[in-house]
Amino acid sequence: MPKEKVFEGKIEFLQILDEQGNLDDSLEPKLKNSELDHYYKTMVFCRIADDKALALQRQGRVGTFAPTAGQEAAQIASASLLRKTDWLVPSFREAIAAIVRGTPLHKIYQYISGVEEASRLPEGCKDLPVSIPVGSQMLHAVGLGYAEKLKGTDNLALTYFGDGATSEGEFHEAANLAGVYQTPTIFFCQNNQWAISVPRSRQTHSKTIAQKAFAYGMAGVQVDGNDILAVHTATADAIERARNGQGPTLIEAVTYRQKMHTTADDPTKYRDPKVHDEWMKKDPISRFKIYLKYKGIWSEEYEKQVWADAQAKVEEEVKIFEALKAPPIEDMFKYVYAEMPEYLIEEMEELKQAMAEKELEQ
Ligand SMILES: Cc1ncc(C[n+]2csc(CCOP(=O)(O)OP(=O)(O)O)c2C)c(N)n1
Ligand SMILES: [Mg+2]
Repeated sequence: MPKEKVFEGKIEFLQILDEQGNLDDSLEPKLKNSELDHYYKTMVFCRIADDKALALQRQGRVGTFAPTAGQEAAQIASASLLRKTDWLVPSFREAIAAIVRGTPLHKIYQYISGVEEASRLPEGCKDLPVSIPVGSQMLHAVGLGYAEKLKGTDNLALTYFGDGATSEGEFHEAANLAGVYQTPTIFFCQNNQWAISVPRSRQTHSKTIAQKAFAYGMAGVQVDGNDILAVHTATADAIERARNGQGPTLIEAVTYRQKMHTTADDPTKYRDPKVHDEWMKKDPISRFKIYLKYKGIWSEEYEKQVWADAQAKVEEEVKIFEALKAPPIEDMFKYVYAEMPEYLIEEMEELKQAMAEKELEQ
């Protein structure tokens, strides 16, 4: 009996603007100059905000956080294309997406200072809070998408996760469920090459993360995550599918974590500096700048202005953040149990006393 081909899949790498600035005209998205300008200004603002957060952390003015430098194109284009009525379901490295969706920077600085209250979003905001347990958020995005489908809306849920999260059971459970129920869910994987010190090559033996889409009966695409035009196009396609009842999509955005995993990590211990330098040449902001030049938007003057304005805006947000009153220290202990156990009461009293002594010393 002749063999019958029952399945064939192909994953394409979508890139529109390469590292040298070569543009594939046939794929160029039709974006207005004002939109391109907005993308660039957001990229610059988020880069400065990230650098500032690192400086504040090193000075003890904020706590541990996960830097975002290098992932601007991936997050800005994907989050910008959502409607306010769509759900955004992040992990812990999506400060950029949160900013795009309207969270003020001072709230992010507050959150990374340990003020849990800062993740309480305004009524009607459809961003879920930061999710620290790796992979757990994806299932929520499937449920939310499914709920929208049952309600008959054309809203969708987009969830972010890393390359490392694809090794968690939840990724496979969520992807399977989304495929079976054809939910309007976008699985947006930021493959930034690392999961703390574990390289992408140790997460999976498959050539791409995108091809895992086939196993769950959904569309999959690999995109240059440092090319904002390509991320824009891949996300727009996935959104169209989701809104038209054509189910979920897995997008693998190939990008790079330029800094440390979190401020508690030192990547020089495990990263090859030569490989790091190669990736730095693919920086999404420098790449997009070439395109803006080509479109006649960019000039030396424009560049100076954009960076100066963003710098000033970040400084303003720092001022707002630092003027906010820190919540009482008891809050750190209060909400873990309905009734505080004895040992927690002791810890709280101990800390309060230590702080009072410190204050006396000053
Ligand atoms: C369930 C669980 N296991 C382990 C950790 C510790 N941890 C935090 S981030 C991380 C790596 C995540 O890597 P990836 O998914 O690629 O995301 P990235 O940090 O690169 O954005 C690990 C292992 C955790 N937070 N949750
Ligand atoms: Mg990663």
